[in-house]
Amino acid sequence: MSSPARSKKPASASAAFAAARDAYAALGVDVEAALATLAATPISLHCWQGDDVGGFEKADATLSGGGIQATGNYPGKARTLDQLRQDLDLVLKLLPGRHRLHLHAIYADFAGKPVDRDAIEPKHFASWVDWAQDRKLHGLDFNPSNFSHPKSAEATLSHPDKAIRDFWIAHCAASRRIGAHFGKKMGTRTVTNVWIPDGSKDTPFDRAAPRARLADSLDQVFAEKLNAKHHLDAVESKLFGIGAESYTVGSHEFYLGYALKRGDVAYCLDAGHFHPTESLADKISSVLQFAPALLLHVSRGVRWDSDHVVTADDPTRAIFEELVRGGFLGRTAIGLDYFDASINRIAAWVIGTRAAQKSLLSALLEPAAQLRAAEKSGNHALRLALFEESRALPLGPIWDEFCRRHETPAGLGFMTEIAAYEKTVLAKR
Ligand code: RNT
Ligand code: ZN
Repeated sequence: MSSPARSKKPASASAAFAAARDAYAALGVDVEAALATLAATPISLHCWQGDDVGGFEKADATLSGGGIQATGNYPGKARTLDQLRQDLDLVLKLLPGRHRLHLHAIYADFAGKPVDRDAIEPKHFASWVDWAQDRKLHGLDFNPSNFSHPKSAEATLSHPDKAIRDFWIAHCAASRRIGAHFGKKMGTRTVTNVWIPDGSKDTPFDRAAPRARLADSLDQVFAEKLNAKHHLDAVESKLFGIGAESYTVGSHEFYLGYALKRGDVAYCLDAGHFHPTESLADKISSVLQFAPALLLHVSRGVRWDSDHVVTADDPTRAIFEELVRGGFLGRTAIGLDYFDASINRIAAWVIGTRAAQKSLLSALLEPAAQLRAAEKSGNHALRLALFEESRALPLGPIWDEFCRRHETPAGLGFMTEIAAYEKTVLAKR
């Protein structure tokens, strides 16, 4: 594909970058160190932005149930694995740095021989591993898909019927094996994240029994010991979903307790899964006091939707600030989780990922030493002044320079490429 923005790439850093670097240096910030950390921090892209969480188990598969919804009907949705990969190729090209992909089980490549979810195996994802290796991705992550299935209509791992629970236990256990296989093949640790939609629309009488069943099911899911070098388990909580407004079996307290009890399971915080007045950022340093690792689902909750395209808004920046300030980047896997079908899906992917990276960059560029010193000496006016001063520092030229070094369009250049692709590829689907 032609790359107009790339061919116009300036050969050296701009004067604006040099001035910006000096402005940060005046506050004691090492821009080069920030850029090195940013380059070394992969983001796990969510494969499901390209097809509205439908998957390819069968033709025209669509997301159903589970309290999540992709709204909108923008033309050009990926309808086959090949189309999804073609779209991802463009996304990767428009992102600076080396990234990961997290797959859902419903994105298996059955090559005409489908199996049910309890029988999926690494071989069903072989073409993804080939693709990821070919693209030199940083790694692959995985998610069992406990939704959009006849057996998930009421509940999954917490279902009162043992046969249904066993089906989902088998699915999640099979998913872990696939995750471990990815980790081994890719040479970096795969995170396999369990999220289930179990809950109820109206007030239940018995809140305890489903949770007891879920805990027991999880024990069975995690019974097989996998090599921790290649694989990390995670569990994801939620407050409520559409159609599950009154009760969610896998709540925050439930999974936090579960992950801490086990000690070898990471806890997943999804930015859209809490009450809007709660701060996800504030939870990070609490969780990591005790949990071995954290998985983030970077997302943007808007009222009752937990999955708007990520922007570099204050709550998102605050999340990354916490990771940097606490020295938590090494113990955190960063994944994206949103789906917007109302705008060009590739633009949604790219804008959201770049926003997450930009939020990380802005966190890495905080005048941390001066802020720490001001706080330590009790000079809270200076701390406030530094916060305000850093808001107005020139982030843009630093970001543009990062893009330039990674041969990725700076500024709005990526939108030109997406518009061209929409015309030549998406419009013809
Ligand atoms: C749902 C969870 C979950 C899903 C994806 C598709 O509320 O956030 O992570 O969005 O697994
Ligand atoms: Zn999530």
